[in-house]
Amino acid sequence: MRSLTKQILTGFIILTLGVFIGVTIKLVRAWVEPDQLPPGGNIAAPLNTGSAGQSKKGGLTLNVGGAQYGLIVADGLVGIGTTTPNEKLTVEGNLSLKEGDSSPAATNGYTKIYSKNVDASYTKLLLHADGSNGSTVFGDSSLSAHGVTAYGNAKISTTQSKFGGSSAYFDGSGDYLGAGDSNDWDIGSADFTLDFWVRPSNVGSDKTLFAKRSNSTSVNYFVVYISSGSYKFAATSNGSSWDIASGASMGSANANLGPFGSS
Ligand SMILES: [Ca+2]
Ligand SMILES: [Ca+2]
Repeated sequence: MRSLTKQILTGFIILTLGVFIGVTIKLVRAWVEPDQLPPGGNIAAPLNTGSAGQSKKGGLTLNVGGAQYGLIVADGLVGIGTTTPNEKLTVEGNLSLKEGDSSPAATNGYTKIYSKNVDASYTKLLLHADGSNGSTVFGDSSLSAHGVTAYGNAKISTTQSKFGGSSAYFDGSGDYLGAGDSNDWDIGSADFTLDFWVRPSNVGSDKTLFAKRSNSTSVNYFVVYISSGSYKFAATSNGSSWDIASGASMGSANANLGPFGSS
């Protein structure tokens, strides 16, 4: 009987030692999170409070409980479509904003970005004048995609630009861009907008900025021009006299300064 007890005790000690050695070996190895979902519908390893970064192959949906703050990034930079953001928020790709019900009220110290839906079909000509320095290729980015031809010495210049790193340069003598006739140029009686930035070298002599005109008459259908230091507008309904508007002032023009906009 004593001999049997001794045998059982010896066996237990060996078993304990085995378990102990096994546990010790497991403890000294670095813990590696599983890369497979647990079986039986169990929940995968959660995000934890450790300082090491964590990544997850699947998507992540937050705040299904409706907490006041859905996501706080306390520090660092956030990237979407990039792993090397260089601003507080860097988006590599397009940003789609749904139009709000109304313009948001200003918050002191913050600039607000909000969307205003514009029907692109209303834009009939859109000249970004973007391209390489000296290029004479001007594309129309509106849905109409009008063919645009550079005349004289009109060209792309990277010396000055407001958007996109380049603009259209005209030396003041015989340079212009032209597009063929189209129903798009019939403004009609509804509201319309002509909008562009211009940087005139001088505002003393008359200079046409934008016009619809016939090849056979000096009276344009409409024209926006600089004259004696002002932006002006003229329009005709009959092609022979400025019966709609004749040099209506649209504000003072300053050399080398923009912007110009009219509506
Ligand atoms: Ca441009
Ligand atoms: Ca010229």
